[in-house]
Amino acid sequence: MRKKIVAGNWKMNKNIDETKKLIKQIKKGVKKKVDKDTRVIVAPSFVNLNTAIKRAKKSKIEVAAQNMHQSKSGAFTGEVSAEMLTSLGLDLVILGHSERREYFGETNKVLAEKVSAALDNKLEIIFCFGEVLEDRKSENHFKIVESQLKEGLFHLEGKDFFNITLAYEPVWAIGTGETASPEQAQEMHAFIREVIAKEYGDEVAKSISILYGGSVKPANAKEIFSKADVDGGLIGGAALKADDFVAIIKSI
Ligand code: G2H
Repeated sequence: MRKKIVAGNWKMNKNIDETKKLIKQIKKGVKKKVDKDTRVIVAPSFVNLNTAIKRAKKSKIEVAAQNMHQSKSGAFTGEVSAEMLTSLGLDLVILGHSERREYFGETNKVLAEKVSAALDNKLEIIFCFGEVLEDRKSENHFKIVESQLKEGLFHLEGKDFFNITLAYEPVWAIGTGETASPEQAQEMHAFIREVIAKEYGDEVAKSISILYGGSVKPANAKEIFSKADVDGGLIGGAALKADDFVAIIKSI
């Protein structure tokens, strides 16, 4: 179901003590004045997931992993399977983040496999995608986003989309301080919904949450979130400080 969502992608930040502290602060911050229907998600590193799950218990905060491997098990040194995540009591995973695509060679094809493996294990997915600067400059951004969606997700059935949240993250706006304008975000989010509608129909398109990610901060969150097709945000840098993250959650 389409929901308001604010998710914090902690990337490779926060040790175990810092994880405990940040969860505690966010918990306190979201106790008041946060719409009960708004979902609040944090994605710490693998090693801190267990701690985060325990600390977030009986609170509004849900915990997600930042990645997983597509195979069930085997000789994949350093990797983590979907089943390992669910065995922790986790039910959410981020897939396709641009840093995974760029630094770890994750292609649309690999991501399609990860998506299937996650769904087979009943994990809900936050699926990230977005164009790089050259694509935008050459006005290929719609084409690129469409192919990321098609190649990463269109092997699925319509019902699978009820377990998927999309996160549009223009790569040129990630951690750069540069944000897509609220109009640029809205334009792309509307396009994304249209692409989904063409393939899977209006019901699926209308019910999917589409988050914006890329240098969202307290100062720009409200305007971005006010756009009709923006259902929330995937927050990086600003999710590492409880005050900023909570302020962003309250802007929705
Ligand atoms: C995009 C975002 C979180 P930041 O990567 O996924 O990070 O808000 O730091 O641009």
